Amino acid sequence: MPTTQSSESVEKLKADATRALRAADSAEQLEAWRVEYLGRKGRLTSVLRALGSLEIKERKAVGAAANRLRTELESLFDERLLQAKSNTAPAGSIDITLPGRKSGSGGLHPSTQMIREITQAFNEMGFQTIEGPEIELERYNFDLLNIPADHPARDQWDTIWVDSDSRSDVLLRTHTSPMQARVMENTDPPIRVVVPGKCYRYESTDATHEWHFNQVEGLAVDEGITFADLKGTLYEFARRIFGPSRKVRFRCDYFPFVEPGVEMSVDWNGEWIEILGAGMVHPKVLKNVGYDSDKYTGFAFGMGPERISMLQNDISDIRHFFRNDLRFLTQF
Ligand code: FA5
Repeated sequence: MPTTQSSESVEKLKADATRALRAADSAEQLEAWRVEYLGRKGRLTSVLRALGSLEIKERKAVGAAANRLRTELESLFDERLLQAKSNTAPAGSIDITLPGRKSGSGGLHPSTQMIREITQAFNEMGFQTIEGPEIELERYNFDLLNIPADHPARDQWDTIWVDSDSRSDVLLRTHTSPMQARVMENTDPPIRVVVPGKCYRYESTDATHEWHFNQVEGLAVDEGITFADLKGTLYEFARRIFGPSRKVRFRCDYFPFVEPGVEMSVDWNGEWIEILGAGMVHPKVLKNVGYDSDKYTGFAFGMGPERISMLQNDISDIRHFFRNDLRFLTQF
């Protein structure tokens, strides 16, 4: 039980301080309270300063009580300050006469917008949009597409393999072409599909190469499909995306799953820019999925929507697409 003059004053101090703290409810009042009780010249500091004049026994008891009180008051003060900040908006901080502001709304990623534009162009030509797995099996990404394990063409697709204890044939698809095999395996002709989706390659990046990017695959298989159908479809696609006067060029290219193979470029300010690879589906691929290659023929193509968006929107570096910089993304 406190009996001395000084320890009574710690008790009184506690009572005064807690009562005053309860009454203070603005940041200004709380600051005034802090100065009065906990400040350098405050009442608690005075008690602590006066300890030197006390008997040793009393000094210990009063010192301990005063330090306990300091800790207690400091934490009560922090609590009240938090409460005051959340309860009271400082006078004048809300002007209810200000006009309302529109809240920001999200938008579609530029790659998604481009993919939709491309797939819509093909949808209108009778192609159906489907999607497939990004984690693929070697069988679909390579083997069924006429790219056996020892084929040098595998080097064209620097592959990211998925580590697995149980199997060694799992990879991140390097292109959307595995969906050619998946669709044909499960569907009888006629087939007309486009397949948008993410691809991954173990390659260094530069202004026109990303290690992950989108592709849109196309596949048409039926009786009597010819190279003229391939050219007509892709010309029509270019007309819809780039306008009627854009020049388009086809040149020979090599892909193991088509024969003949081509690349298509568009004229961009006097320069030919390659936008896709294409060709007539290789008879071996048709046979691999169980089709009669004497009866059916088809064409396939694969294009990069980011590359096409770069042309359309004058974007100088493909890496902008995946940096998540709102200054870039909100321009679309
Ligand atoms: C292929 O991936 C073939 N599967 C395309 C194909 C499909 C050919 C069907 C024949 C029949 P290629 O690696 O060239 O081909 O890629 C096709 C398109 O994807 C390119 O024209 C380009 O637009 C885009 N592309 C390829 N690599 C990258 C990359 N690293 N970064 C961004 N876009 C890329």
